[in-house]
Amino acid sequence: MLTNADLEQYQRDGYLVVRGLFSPEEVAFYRNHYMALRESGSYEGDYAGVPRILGNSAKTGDLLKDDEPDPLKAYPRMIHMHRWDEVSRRWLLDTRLRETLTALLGVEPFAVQTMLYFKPPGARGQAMHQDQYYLKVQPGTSMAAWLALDDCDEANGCMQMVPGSHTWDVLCTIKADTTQSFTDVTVPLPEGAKPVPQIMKAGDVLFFNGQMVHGSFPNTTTNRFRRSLIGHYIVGDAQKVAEFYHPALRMDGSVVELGKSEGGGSCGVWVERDGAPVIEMTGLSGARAEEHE
Ligand SMILES: O=C(O)CCC(=O)C(=O)O
Repeated sequence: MLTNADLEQYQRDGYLVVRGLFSPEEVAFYRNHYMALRESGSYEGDYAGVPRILGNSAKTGDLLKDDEPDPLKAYPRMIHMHRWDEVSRRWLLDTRLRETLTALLGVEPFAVQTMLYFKPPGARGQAMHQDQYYLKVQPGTSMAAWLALDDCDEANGCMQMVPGSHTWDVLCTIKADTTQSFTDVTVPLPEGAKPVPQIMKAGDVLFFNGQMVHGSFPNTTTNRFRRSLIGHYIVGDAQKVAEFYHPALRMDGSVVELGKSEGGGSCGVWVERDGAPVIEMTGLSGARAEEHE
């Protein structure tokens, strides 16, 4: 049950952590389940990230790749497990998530995606981004439910949120530092906007709006995973979403027919107006949903 203070915080910041929404026993079950799946095979959409580029060779100008073993190769992120794994499907449609999402959105959502990040010791994070850049929900936006399967802090690469960025338009992306991020695009932040680390216990769920700028830094520990189970939802009055997220499900599990948003679309760049940074929608986004990695 959310309080008025929870709802106010969500409206103000664009995100909310609900503590202990899943019990220690449930979280232990999910950890074991996904580790067993990971160890027993590979699945469509597994993704270990872009190569780590260190820069350009001073001699030849060629890109220099980091040849150190990458921990993500052994633990690639899994995607859309709910399409073939009943445990994931049940979690995505869980009553506690449905009730919280409905309270935050004001309307019951449609479910469109699951993802499992293993983030083993030494793994890169994911550069700051906005989910709506990929999902292209029309009208409205998306919402994520991010369940911590391990305790998360700055050392093992907890989530980082830029409070208030849910009011921003979709920004055009720039290149990310692939020594720190397993994806290669990010968004520029105006002066004064800073990511805030989200310290969470296993079982806590972070809910956040699709315009929200968020991401995570590398796991710098030598012995702690930072696993998370993520559901992506879209507002229940949306008419279109990018093709990659079809079929969308009602929260009772039935399929809802939605249109497919086109690739591309407009995106914004920061400009200064009257001494303050504002977003001007002058760019064209080339994002493909499959790049939401
Ligand atoms: O878990 C992470 O490190 C990043 C997850 C994320 O950015 C997302 O689900 O959109």
